[in-house]
Amino acid sequence: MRMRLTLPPCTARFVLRICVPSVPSSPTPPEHWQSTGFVCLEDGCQPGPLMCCVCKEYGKHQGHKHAVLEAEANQIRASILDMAHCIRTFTEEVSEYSRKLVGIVQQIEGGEQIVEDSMGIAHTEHVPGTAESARSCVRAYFADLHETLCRQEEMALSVVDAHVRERLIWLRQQQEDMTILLSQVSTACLHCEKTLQQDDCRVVLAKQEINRLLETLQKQQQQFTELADHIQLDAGIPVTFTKDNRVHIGPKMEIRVVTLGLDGAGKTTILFKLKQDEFMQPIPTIGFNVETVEYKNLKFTIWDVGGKHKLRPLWKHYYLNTQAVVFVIDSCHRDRLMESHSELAKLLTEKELRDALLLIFANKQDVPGAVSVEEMTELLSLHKLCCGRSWHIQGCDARSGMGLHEGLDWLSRQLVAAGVLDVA
Ligand code: G3D
Ligand code: MG
Repeated sequence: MRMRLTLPPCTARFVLRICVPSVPSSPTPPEHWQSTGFVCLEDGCQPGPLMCCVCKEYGKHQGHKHAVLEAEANQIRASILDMAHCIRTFTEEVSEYSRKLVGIVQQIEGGEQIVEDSMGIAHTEHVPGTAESARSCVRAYFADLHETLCRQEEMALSVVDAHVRERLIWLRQQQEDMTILLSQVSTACLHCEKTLQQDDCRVVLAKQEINRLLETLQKQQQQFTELADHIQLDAGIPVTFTKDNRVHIGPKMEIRVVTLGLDGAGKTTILFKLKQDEFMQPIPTIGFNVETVEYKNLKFTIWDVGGKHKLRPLWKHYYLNTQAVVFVIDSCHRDRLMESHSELAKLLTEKELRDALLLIFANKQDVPGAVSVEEMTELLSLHKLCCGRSWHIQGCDARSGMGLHEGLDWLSRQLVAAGVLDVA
């Protein structure tokens, strides 16, 4: 395959500015140059160094250092030859650089090349330059992003549609129930009115039936009042978005959080504190505790998984769909810090937790001598370990609750992309 590149006109030119001295014109030797035998070497005589014996110029150079003309000329010739060699090398270097410039411009801009096919027929083919490749790369990135956004939009809309569908079904069911109730009430009213107009004997005979009817009506009214107290008739559809563009409908956004850490770090105490806001004597967690904790506009489903050595292989069963990991470390147990470090390092390699947020609670800060947040960050090399993911370390004391809400606040800021929007 023969290849010839045709360059498009150069758009960007790099100008190498070099000062080249102007070439001097050759001096004319004096008329009596044939009689010159020596050359004066004195600096002051350099404009006219030739020493002519005939015209007594020799006297002008009396006492000056001099050299034989032929030897001096030969020396100058040698240095000119040396210089010519240098100039040739310099020229080659400049030419090579120019060729490279042409090549780079060509590679950036691309062009046409002539190729021969299997039949030997030549035709031109477009060769994309790096500029075009960079543009294609940007286009591909945004096309991918666009596709992801479209998919996420579809999913979010289907969540809204499902919510609206279910809500409308429920509302229509309610409408039907109310229609039936209204007709039952009006039938009862009619019956009462009819009884009122009847003679005394019939009224007395209808007493039991009327009492039953009134009792039923009272029960229905009571049920209705209870229902009306519990149900808020509101057309609003509160929509919340997570940072990964998922949509949540309802006043609270549900988040799946798994709490991990070594045994005794304080996971259960944290969960109890968040849940009941009161300290309870925790018993060692054998399997798991699961609780729902509501905080601001978030509803956390927190799985507190036992941290004893034998239970750790079970942790992975709780990873699926986990949006955040809360890793609890006992800050006053310095000799177990490296064990925590290695468990955390293992967690961070889990594929299912790749996108999960990581909140590290440096617990038991109330204990004198506890490792501070700064020291813990340093000792566990957290910046290196958690590089490339959303993470935060929060000092806390699970017994008093100090620092726990700050940690949840961080999670909420990371998860919620936009505030709760009310679609009226
Ligand atoms: P775990 O669920 O991670 O295994 P626990 O840990 O919640 O069971 O807590 C283990 C012990 O640490 C408990 O003490 C608990 O009271 C204590 N603890 C938890 N958090 C704190 C804290 O912030 N400060 C202090 N001082 N102690 C804490 P016991 O004595 O029951 O083992
Ligand atoms: Mg526990």
